[in-house]
Amino acid sequence: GKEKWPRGDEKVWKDGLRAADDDVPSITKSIVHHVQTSLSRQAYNLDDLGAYQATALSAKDNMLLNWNETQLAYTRKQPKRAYYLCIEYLMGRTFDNALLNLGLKDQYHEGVGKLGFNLEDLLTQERDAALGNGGLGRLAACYLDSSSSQELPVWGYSLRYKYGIFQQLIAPDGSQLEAPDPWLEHLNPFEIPRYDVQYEIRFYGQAERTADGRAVWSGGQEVLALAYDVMIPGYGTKNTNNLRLWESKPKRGFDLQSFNAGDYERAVEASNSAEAITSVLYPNDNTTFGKELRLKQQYFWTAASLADIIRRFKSLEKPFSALPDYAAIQLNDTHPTLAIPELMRILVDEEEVPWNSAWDIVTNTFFFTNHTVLPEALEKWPVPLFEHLLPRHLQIIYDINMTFLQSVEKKFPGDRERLSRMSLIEEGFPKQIRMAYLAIIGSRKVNGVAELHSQLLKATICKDFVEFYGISKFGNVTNGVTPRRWLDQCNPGLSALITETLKIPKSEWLKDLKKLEGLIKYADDPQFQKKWAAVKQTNKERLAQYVEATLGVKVNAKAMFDVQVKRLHEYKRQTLNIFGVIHRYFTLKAMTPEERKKANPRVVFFAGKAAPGYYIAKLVIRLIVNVARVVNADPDTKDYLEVYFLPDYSVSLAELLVPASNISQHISTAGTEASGTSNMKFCLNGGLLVGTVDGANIEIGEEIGEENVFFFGHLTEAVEDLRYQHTYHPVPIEQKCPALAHVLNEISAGKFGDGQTYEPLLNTVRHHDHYLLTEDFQSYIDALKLVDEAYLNQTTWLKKSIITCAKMGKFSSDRAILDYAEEYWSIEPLKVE
Ligand code: NBG
Repeated sequence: GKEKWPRGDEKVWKDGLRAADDDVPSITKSIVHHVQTSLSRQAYNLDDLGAYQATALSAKDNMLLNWNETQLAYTRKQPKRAYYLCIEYLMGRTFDNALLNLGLKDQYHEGVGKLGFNLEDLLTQERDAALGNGGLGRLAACYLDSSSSQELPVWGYSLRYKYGIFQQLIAPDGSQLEAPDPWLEHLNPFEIPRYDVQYEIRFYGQAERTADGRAVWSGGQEVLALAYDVMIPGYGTKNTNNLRLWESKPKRGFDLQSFNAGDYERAVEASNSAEAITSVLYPNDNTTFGKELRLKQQYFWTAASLADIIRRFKSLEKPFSALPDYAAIQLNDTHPTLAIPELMRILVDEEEVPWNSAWDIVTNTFFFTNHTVLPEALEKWPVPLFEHLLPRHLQIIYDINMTFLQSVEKKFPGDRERLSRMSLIEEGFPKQIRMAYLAIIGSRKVNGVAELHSQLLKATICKDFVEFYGISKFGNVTNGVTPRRWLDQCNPGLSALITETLKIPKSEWLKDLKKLEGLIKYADDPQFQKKWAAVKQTNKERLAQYVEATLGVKVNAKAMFDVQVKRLHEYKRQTLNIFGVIHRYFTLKAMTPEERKKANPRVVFFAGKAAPGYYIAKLVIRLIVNVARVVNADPDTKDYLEVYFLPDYSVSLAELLVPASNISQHISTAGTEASGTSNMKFCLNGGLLVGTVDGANIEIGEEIGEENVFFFGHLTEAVEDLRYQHTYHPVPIEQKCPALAHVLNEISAGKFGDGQTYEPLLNTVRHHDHYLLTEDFQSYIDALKLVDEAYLNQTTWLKKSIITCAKMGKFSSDRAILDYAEEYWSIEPLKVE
């Protein structure tokens, strides 16, 4: 029989639930309470950091009540839930977002003021939770916000890295230096350790096959996974979902035998090796690394998450065949693909479900999203390494592969090439496991992240699988971004103007972003345009202040702000931008002072991190910094061109940059950027887009009208042929693109510091030119010229800016998450009353 709940008097329990209320007196009371109890400090020695912590703890009390009620509602009503497995969550700061979502920002502002502090100062005390590299991790964070806001039962699972993405410093010679990011060195008010939720995770050891395809896995190393919960408050709703992060711990703190034998060092070794698993985020974006510790992270995280999901499911006392009715598990990229053999292992070895039934359950539970077609990002694991770490999982993968290839053989008899193309095991020395293929065959549905990318997937990586399964297994969900953080929070001025203009409550358009279309009818209105321009100007000045505070230079905030911020990657072509800047610099230099006066003043901002081992990407940073030095110091051009590299790009820095751009650049070689999401953020804030016909740029163009976007460059269809030409019929760069050749020669000649340094980078363009800079440079320069001309007419520019924002409704992550909920996971909203 079930235990009675609650024990004791229910009324006493219910009354006890009330913590901080949402009125100012009770807010100040709860802050003071936290200062004195949780922090054990006093009013007389409280600094901003302490005040932030106490205030955050008080807001957390509010979130906790909602969180508890949400989890209770899920437990009672037992809806089907979705679990979003992503190895990165780039959350940024939590506090401001939480106050806005709870609708308590004004009250907290007042309350904190009464205690003698300024809320805005306290907000900047919080360190970013930077548990991600770039778009993939930030997308996961936006999706959590949307799932709570849309009242969908979704939990995230990931790792609690002790160190997030490295801190980027710029050395005196302009190159990137990396420092650790000890984001947990102060109290993190927004996480809850769950000492009652721990699982044992095994590595290495032996797998002995027994009967009926089963096996016993034993020996090796066992470590503990400890849960930390992070609350995800929805906007304008009580619904508060959960992000569960796993921390690794030694199963036994000490190896007692070694300890007794006097070998203290050996005794701590085991504990170090357990703790190493969740110690650091791998700093690679869109590339794989092939390190054993990375595979360990992946298994540790997926095994702990599945143990948790299965424990929850088992408490429902249903047969395992019902698992797909209660759980949808989203594999976000291939990093969590081990969940597929792990669920097979649990079902077959531990729960004694017959193999075929287990496979049915698995293939109805998982969903897989691919986030890139770049070959260097396709995960493959060497069989020997894999077998050593996860012997039982290798057996399971071999068994899955055998059954799968038999069914391929049946459908395409005698097609041996097809079998070797589709096998989960790639032949070679060593053999490798193709993780994407395992994810495809183990999932119910597969999708890409923008229309073009999903098309390319079906034509390349998934081609054989489309022929085998049929087209309906493969879909598209175009990415989205949360308008709460990426408009309301980062651009309060614009948010207020929109609300005032639409004459509806903010909560209405923020939850139904298509409502922004109501702005179109004001696009030509001079009064409205004036206000629109004023908001942008304020945001530019706010950014200029930040630049002055961090770099110590004064930026001309009257000039056009031109922004490219994203990970440094050859395919993203920051090179095209910096070469374009140099070209502009030479053009300005060649003008007379009179001619220059007609030029459109421009400030170009770059920011982004390079993977520590990515040599060429790091050279690009060095070049940008040194070009900036030369250009910014030149009195002839100073009024017309400034260039800045802002160090240590982060979510919080993006929140300053995104609202301040007049144009932003998204200029990847066609067919390489799966979607892009910052393009959406800039446009949502009324910045215009300069871009290639790639990823979600295309759909942005479709929504807002091509006349409002500055497209340039070759199309995806042309890329393959052009690369072929470059390889087999190369034309010298002087002939192909003299303007670019001139730029490269000047860099070589030492115009921006020792030319020799940059040779390896310049050679990637001179020879082979895989990313086709020589093919796109001229049309890029032409597009920027059009931008200059358009900017000179502020009336038509502002109209474009307003229409751009007004038509961005499609790109809300609410639309995307609802699409996943309906078309993929089959889950429904459950409103917490
Ligand atoms: C990235 C793509 C971006 C895309 C994000 C989110 C990976 C593997 N892929 O174009 O490069 O916007 O995923 O989908 O990080």
